[in-house]
Amino acid sequence: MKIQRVDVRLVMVPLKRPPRAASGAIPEAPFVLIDLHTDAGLTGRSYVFPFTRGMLAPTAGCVETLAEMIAGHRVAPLELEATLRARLTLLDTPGLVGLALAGLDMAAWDVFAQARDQSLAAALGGAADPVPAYNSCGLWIQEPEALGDEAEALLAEGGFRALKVRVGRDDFAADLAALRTVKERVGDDVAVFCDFNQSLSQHEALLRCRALDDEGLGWIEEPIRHDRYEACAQIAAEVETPIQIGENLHGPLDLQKAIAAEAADLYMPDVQRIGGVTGWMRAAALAQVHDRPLSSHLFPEVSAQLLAVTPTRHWLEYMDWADPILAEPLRIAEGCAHSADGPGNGIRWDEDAVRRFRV
Ligand code: SMN
Ligand code: MG
Repeated sequence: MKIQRVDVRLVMVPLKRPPRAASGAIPEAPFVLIDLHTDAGLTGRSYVFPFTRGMLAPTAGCVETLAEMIAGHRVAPLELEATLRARLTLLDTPGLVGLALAGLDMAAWDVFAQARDQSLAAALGGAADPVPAYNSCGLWIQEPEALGDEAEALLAEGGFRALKVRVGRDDFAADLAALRTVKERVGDDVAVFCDFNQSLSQHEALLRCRALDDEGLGWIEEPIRHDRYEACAQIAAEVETPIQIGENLHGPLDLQKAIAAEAADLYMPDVQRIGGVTGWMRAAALAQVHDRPLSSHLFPEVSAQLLAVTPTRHWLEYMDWADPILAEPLRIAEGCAHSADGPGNGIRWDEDAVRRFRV
């Protein structure tokens, strides 16, 4: 089976609860849709998320340029990854080029699994069993009083037993009010995480995170800039609540460096930054040998299949952002993500919706 052609389409998808984090807002979700067509008549699909509308076209350009480098190659995802990395050695692959590489890698693994009539998880040697998920589709930076009702609504969307609250307001008292409002409403049986989105100075992070130790949180995410591993390590050492980082790791080597620096207790790679399915599996191997729990970031459809084959799997971050363009959105029941039964990664487009949201 060989790659015949790669089609790239751009969409802007409206969001039910538009994200407002301490370090930026996302009014609508921009997605680059990738269709990797093969000479066997099968099509591999994936999407990448370049965060802003303005980055759609440059990201699509990267995908198209990389796709030209692998046109006509056989669909052997590890070979494709090696070919692309070799061709990109002088440029290197963080940033949009990395997103493009990961998107093509995910699409290649999708069609690889379809050709074997297996789910992605099965093609990787496991099974697409349900994985525990937290509902991350809300609790953005807003008036603390509004968060109780929203937390309850989020739990009800799929029998969820875990939520994440965004923090990092100028006024820490307002962050505390937000967390306490949610904790009081959902009770002790629901895990509550919080995410500072890299917004604090080292000094402020130490003060705030120590103060949060009494709040019963499951983790504190990205208190400071993601790649200051030594500084992250100081926070992780001084704070009892587990520190979570990882959505900004660019490839498995970043995870290795973070683990070596003891930067965090928990890690949550993002499949489009860690290097697609190939990068994820290498990160999962590192997490296993170093005994570090691994959660996911965004991309719940592919991540659910990957967590199902991750030995130290922890939590799936559930986001419904791509649901409006998917023929069969990821199913959530009893707080777990249930991957589609069919072959591949489960991503198929609702073509009418794609037409509607296309830019
Ligand atoms: C996040 C993700 C995407 C956009 C804004 C914020 C956040 C998370 O860091 O972990 O969900
Ligand atoms: Mg985060």
